[in-house]
Amino acid sequence: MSLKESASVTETHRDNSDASNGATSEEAELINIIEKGFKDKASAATETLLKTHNAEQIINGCIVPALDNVGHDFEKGKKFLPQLLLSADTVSASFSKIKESLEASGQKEQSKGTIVLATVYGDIHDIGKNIVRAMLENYGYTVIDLGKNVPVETVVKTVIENNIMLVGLSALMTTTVANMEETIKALRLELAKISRTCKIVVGGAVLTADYAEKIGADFYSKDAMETVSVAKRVFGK
Ligand code: B12
Repeated sequence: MSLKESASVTETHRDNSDASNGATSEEAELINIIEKGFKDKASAATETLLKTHNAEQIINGCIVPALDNVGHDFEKGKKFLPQLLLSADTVSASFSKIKESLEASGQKEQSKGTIVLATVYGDIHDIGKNIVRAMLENYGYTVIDLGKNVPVETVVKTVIENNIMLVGLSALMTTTVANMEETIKALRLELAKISRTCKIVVGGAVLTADYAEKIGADFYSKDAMETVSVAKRVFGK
């Protein structure tokens, strides 16, 4: 299956015309707030949900389906870039509350290992990567977050300088997965020159396990929790 095909399969799979279908009224409230981009109301609605839901339930049950719907409306020409931006800002407000609660619940222990995260060059989507970062940190890993739109050389340099064993790369667009492949190739090549290796885990809505294998990644994670499992395998703890 070509990447274009796999991307459209993912989109179809994620297409859910009513993201609040089967949701409780509190969940439906946050979904509606994100879809409409009511940034000011996001923190309070998230705080209410945090009384009965954990971070993962809010992320997978409200944030991801709401953004999927927004993306679908954008694709169909029913929503435009400013609305997409408003929804993304609303998610950031909601996610700060979730992060606060994760930080409050996480035990301070010795780091289990250091992971480099980056959204690949050309891609400015970072909501998913930030969720992955928060989960990894919550499970005791140290994260060097290089941000979004990260040049290949920056990833390679950081991995070499910090003796990194696990790198996580994110790409959200069919056009930027090519840069993910470039980054993987450069990492393999430059590390081989100094007789070193590292494991690479990739994620992002357009990716599939098959495609991840094709571009030379060691692991594919469909969400943040799977990334934690990958880290456990790589670091053995
Ligand atoms: C929000 C959003 C934006 C925001 C991004 C804000 C931000 N700070 O991230 C803004 C408005 C800036 C934006 C801009 C654009 N966007 Co946009 N955007 C979206 C939208 C609606 C949601 C993405 C999202 O955050 N999803 C929620 C998160 C939680 O999901 P996720 O990223 O997949 O992450 C999870 C997993 O994939 C995984 N994961 C993610 N990263 C990683 C990393 C690792 C290491 C691992 C292991 C796992 C992992 O774990 C995460 C948590 O569970 C999507 C539609 C969609 N349904 O995906 C379109 C979408 C990605 N955008 C799209 C487009 C076209 C654009 C623009 C080009 C629009 C334009 N004309 O300018 C620009 C791109 C500019 C650029 N150069 O990057 C298209 C891409 C089409 C394609 N197939 O290539 C989409 C699919 C919309 C659509 N249906 O047309 N966008």
